[in-house]
Amino acid sequence: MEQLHQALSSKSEAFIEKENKYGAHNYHPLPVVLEKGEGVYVWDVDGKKYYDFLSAYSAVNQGHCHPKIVGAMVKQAQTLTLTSRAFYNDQLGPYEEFVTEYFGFDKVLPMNTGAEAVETALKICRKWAYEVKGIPENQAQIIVCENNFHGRTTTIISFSNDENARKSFGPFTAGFIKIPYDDIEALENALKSTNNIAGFLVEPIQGEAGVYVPADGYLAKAKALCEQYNALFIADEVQTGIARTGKLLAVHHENVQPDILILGKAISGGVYPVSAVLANNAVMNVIKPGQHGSTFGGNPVAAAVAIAALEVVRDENLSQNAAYLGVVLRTGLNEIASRNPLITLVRGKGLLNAIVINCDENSDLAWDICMKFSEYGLLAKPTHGNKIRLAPPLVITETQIHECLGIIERALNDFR
Ligand code: IF1
Repeated sequence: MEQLHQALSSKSEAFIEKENKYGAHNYHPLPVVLEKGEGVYVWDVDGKKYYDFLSAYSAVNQGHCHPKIVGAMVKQAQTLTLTSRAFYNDQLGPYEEFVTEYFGFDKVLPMNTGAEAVETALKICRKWAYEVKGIPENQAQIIVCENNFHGRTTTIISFSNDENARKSFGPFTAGFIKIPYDDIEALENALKSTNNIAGFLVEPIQGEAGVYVPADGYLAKAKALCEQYNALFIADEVQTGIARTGKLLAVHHENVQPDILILGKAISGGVYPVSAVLANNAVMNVIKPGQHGSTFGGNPVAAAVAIAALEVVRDENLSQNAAYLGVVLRTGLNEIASRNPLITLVRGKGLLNAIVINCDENSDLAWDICMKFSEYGLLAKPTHGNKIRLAPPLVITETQIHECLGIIERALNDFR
């Protein structure tokens, strides 16, 4: 690959070699080997410090190794880690009460990863469609959007249109109708095309597609249409949720309460795999004993960690910070763009942002720019070739944002 390579220390090289040799090659990481994190910073094995502008794909909204979250994990890990759901435990009930009140739903179904939570939501939606809405068995259709990203399971990639994510993994799961994102007319046409629509699964902002923010009003109109056609509005807030976009949920920007809410990533502050599906009784009660579950879902460590992580979001006003600093960041990026034609577009909401680089999707330029960012002490990763996601932990300060804007401009100027 014709990509820019920075001189690597022999220590870093040794770790990278091991991953190359012994690990499946399902990723193409930036050549940086990290060993420590604290707040907005991470350090590599040579002691070099970086701003983390990926935040583990928005899992580390509360900052790396938040002491309150890590403390809750350590305490619970020393007491009771796993019981399975064959028995009750003293952490799960209090967590379920806490998380349902926090997001305003009757019930939660706890899982571990984002993809599992999406699968769970799809299963609940289909079951509701057959048992409550009355769709004939095996006829339920779920509407999804083009260029979606919802995870890596076989069912989820069945309705992806990323050929790289799909190729040679078939046969696929049937029952999905794909429509263009941010196209309310297409949604209405799909909803009225058949009586068998069970629900509409949507990302409030498409992350993997390069932080694509839909038009104002799209989500509210989509929710209203779902109500009109008696279909469930399912929001995948795995990446956009938990204060990232400047509100607790991205759907809150349009005062929408989804019928099914999918959460992952930052619900644990990135210290432990925790995911959740929330819904009201009319929907969630379709699930009966034995019909769905997970060995680790709802384990005591996950429950303790998630409460602490959500308390941090509230106590440290992370939604407000993300909203305010998002404006500061985008203003600064637009100023840089006015001086440097390498940036063709700045977009995002709160602290979920991307810049579009003036090159085509097959160019290595965005990668090379990220290598420069890294050299100057900021970590970010290109997505879809020519876009760079900029999503620091939400505990970042205004002074730090300005310092990062300086790094970004300095790096971009090296490419003029
Ligand atoms: C990878 C992207 C981010 C997600 C939404 C469900 C999941 C994700 C909206 C599944 C996961 C991750 C997975 C990660 C890359 C990453 C990603 F670039 F692919 F889109 F965040 F931007 N719904 N997104 O974004 O959650 O099962 O991974 O816990 O390496 O695949 P998971």
